[in-house]
Amino acid sequence: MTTPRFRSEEVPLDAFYDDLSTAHLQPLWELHGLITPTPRVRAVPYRWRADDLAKLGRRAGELVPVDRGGDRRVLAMSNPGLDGAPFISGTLWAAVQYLQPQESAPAHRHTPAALRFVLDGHGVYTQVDGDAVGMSRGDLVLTPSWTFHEHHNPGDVPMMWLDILDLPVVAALDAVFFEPGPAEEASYSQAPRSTAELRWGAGAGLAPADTGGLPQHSPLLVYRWKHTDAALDALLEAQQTTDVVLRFRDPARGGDVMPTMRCEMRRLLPGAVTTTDRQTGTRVSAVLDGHGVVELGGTSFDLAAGDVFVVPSWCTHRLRAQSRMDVFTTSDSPVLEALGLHRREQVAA
Ligand code: GTQ
Ligand code: FE2
Repeated sequence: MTTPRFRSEEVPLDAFYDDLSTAHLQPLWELHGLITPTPRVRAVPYRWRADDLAKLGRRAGELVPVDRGGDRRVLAMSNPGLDGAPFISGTLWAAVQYLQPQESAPAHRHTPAALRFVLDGHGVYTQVDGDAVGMSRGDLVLTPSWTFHEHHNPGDVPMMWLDILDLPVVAALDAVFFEPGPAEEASYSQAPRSTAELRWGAGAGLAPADTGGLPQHSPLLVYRWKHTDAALDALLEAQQTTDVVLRFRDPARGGDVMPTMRCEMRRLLPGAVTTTDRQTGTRVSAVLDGHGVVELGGTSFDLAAGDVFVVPSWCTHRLRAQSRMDVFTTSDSPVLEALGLHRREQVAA
């Protein structure tokens, strides 16, 4: 790539600009839009419909085999503001992954961290560093940075789920590494309870006295819908409000589930309307249940179960529930918080 050459009517300045370009230097006084009063965000608000994701996922399943080389049958959500980049925003990757009965996606690991959220179906298990984690509707499954993972569908129905990765963040930091894993045959017809779950998922507020060496992420690799659902109901009862938010936490340290991503689940009662807010960083949300409307900046999107939407950095966000609605959200907030860049405010509607 050549360095841009700026122009001037003044002959000596124009000659200087020519020499600057040759020396791969650029004059700040000719550069605009770098340090802006508020974030200039290329990603735009957008909603992917459940119907489209389901139909196109199924077609991928019919047309494209999963094997070495292909490895993952994944459709990446490409933000229309990002000029064809396969990212849902400048910082997050979001995709649906489809696995036919009796198919496996082979083991590998990479430095970008991933999480899976199951919007529908059951039967697949993901093996994380050898620990088999069954996946069912409403479950959140972690495959943290540099953990080996492989997906198996030993059942007799196809399954699709939502993947979210911090890939664009890790890529911006020039820290992407990848390694294939050992080839392995599916060894379970149905995943047993994961060791992570046996150690850390027994009950609220109960953790092993001997924590062992803790990884940099939550040692609990799966958050079961049964627990999330009950906790949402309990919080609604405790708060006597029409809108509650739970955060998925690392049971050993209380922090976010992984160093780069925060996960939350919101339950809105019919008719509930949230405050209008905006925050730095990307939010990716998925509707597990119910229907309503989300207002993102000046655009409204109707929402049904299985829809996925993106809230770009600093874009205003407000939800209206037309039935009881459960919304899962992942954000890159831990990154912004770690760097002192997290800002959040409520905006008058
Ligand atoms: O399941 O391993 O959506 O490696 C993107 C990259 C899923 C996975 C994605 C991946 C995976
Ligand atoms: Fe992967």
